[in-house]
Amino acid sequence: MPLRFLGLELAHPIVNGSGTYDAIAARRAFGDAVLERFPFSAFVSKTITLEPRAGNPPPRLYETPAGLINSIGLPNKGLHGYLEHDLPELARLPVPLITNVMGPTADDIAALLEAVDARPEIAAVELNVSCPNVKTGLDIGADPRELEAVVARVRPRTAKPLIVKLTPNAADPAAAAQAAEAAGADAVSLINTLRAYAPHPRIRSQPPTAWLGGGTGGLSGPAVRAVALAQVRAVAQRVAIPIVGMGGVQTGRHAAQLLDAGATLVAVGTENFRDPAVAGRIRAELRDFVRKERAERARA
Ligand code: RRO
Repeated sequence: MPLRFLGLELAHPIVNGSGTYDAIAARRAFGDAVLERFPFSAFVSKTITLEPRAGNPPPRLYETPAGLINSIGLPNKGLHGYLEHDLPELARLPVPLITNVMGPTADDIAALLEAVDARPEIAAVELNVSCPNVKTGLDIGADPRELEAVVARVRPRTAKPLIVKLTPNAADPAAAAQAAEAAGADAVSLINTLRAYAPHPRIRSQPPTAWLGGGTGGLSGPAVRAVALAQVRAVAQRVAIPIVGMGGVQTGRHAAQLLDAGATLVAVGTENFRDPAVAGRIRAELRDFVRKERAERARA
């Protein structure tokens, strides 16, 4: 199922969700077999910021009946650590590299895009807009007007394709997608995690005691699949740029449903934690599913 996406030739439509697959650790653990049978058609890095960050105090994860709440808090080596230590390793992957960046101000984001633009190993940039604005405290991506202003300011800083990773924690994600498109985004990706809270399972108190060290977190996994389908469908009706759809994908059928809703690519996220090789199975199921449907249509 080869396809073109933002000028890139991809072998199939399955990629990873940012921060859900550590390709460097996978290669260390499983050796070059990971490169030979790499499960994704493009690789999306974990989000990087301008300066290094330690991330949130533990606990960082909480399992719910049908999903996972994370409060990782963006631990990363910072731009220079990423370029020096991670990029040489990620450049050895057999697929195009998409670097995910985030910043609390347009200036931070502009600096990140400029640095990324200078590196030929990077095929495209994904801008994570689930970041609180330093002045307002609101996520940059939650307000279409602010999102449009920020994307318009940073867009000229890179000639590489720019994907805006939308937040689902917005009144109207389709309006945010339209704003990103108007400001020059080449694609949008969605959904990021839904804001969620896990009370401490043993300590009942007033005010309530949070389980997660970061207080609140983001919910992902099967629990959010129907939300992802609704948001991808709504966004597809409002923008002409391609969509990377994700949220609770566990099977080829789930991937097909996101493609039907209007996505061009489908990202596998939380399921990678259960089985780092799962994307290979999802891709094979999707291929069989599409073939079977074509054959049935040809017979009809
Ligand atoms: O690092 C995180 O806690 C995190 C990020 Br940056 C994000 O975009 N989405 C998420 O669920 N967790």
